Amino acid sequence: MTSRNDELFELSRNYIPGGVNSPVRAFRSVGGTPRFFTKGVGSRVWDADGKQYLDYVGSWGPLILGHADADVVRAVCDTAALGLSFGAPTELELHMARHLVERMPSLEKVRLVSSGTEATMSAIRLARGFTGRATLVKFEGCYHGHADSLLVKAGSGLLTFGQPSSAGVPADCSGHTLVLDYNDIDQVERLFAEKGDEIACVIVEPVAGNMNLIKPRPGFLEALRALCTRHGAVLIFDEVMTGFRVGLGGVQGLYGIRPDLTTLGKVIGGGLPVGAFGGRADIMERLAPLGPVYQAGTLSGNPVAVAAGLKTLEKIAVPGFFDALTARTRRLVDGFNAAARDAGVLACADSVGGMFGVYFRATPPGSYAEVMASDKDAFNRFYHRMLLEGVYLAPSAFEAGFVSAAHSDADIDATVAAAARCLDRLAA
Ligand code: KE4
Repeated sequence: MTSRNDELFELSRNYIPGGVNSPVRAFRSVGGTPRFFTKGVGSRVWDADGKQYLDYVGSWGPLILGHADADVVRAVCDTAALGLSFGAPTELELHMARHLVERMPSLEKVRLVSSGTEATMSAIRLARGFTGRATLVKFEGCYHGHADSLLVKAGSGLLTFGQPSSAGVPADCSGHTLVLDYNDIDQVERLFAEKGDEIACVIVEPVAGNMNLIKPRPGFLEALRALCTRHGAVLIFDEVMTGFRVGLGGVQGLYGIRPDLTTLGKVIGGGLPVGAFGGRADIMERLAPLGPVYQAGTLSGNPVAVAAGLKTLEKIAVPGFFDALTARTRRLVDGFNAAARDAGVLACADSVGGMFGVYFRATPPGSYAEVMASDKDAFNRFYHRMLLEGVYLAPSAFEAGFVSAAHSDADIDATVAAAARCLDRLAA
């Protein structure tokens, strides 16, 4: 019987490059046909063939409350009924800005945009305008969206395609971007010793999620902070994925490190398009209309999108929310690790807050090179077996996974049981 997913994918490719509106969705890394989803409720999604899955992608992180949260949907409908967009200030975006500033002490001022890419692109331009310098430092395997200067050995989609940089980016765009190895403090110290006074900013995923989940080594983030302070460079924490995902205060709250600028997205939109960048007031006030750094957006602060994000942020701010989410994610990871041990398969898992990584290697990776050395083929075989079991993971060995408040202990235990069956078959 022909799958409706196959039919839709075939049709989509007539109109959309690769049949998708974002490359990683195309299943090119894992092979096979992407699932066209028709409905999502709580921890579950349904594809065009009517098959149900436990969802651990959650739209790549935003859906921390699960799909179609009733309160979020109601906030969206009520707001939309009063007008979809004005291109003018609204009280709602003021409430969002205040909420972000109150939750993240490093955000003295914040500006809303419509995606994580816009947030990081704007933060980098702002850092360059503030310092008068051009050099941007990033880390291999980290992905910060698809602005030209960042598509230099990016992670995530590009890493999945195995293309270390993107065509169409002129050399003089990426020529100011230096790419170091994540977690390599010596490299950063050497670079700053050589070029410290040329560096406008360092942008980093403080917990990496775009080359699978990688935690910062002890001292790595602290070293970035100290070096940027010493040399007058702007430290940008890209918390588009980790902000309000690993904890209410993001990674900066977990580690007690104050970046100069922070970029946000995903959870703060609750599934609708919202991004943000913010930080030190003396830097943010260089932005137009106050200062010379230009940045703009037709739908920036869109009230309907902000309504989804604000309701989400309000609901996750309740006491115990992140303790429960972290514990449930840990239950999944511990269950997977036990199943891999029992099956005798070289695989493991790890987590931070509500995000997790699954690795086909003996121990969690601490670098891009270690991720790249993991058994991608084993992951891909595991991936398709989990799909058959009704579990939807990110379609790439180089992506993190996400648990929502809608995932019950029974969902987690059913996922672990499915993983155990899949790992047993891998071992056979
Ligand atoms: P968006 O422009 O996709 O909203 O955000 C870009 C971005 C910036 N910074 C970080 C740390 C990110 O993780 C992202 C986007 N993440 C990917 C998932 N690996 C989005 C999925 C996709 O590209 O389709």
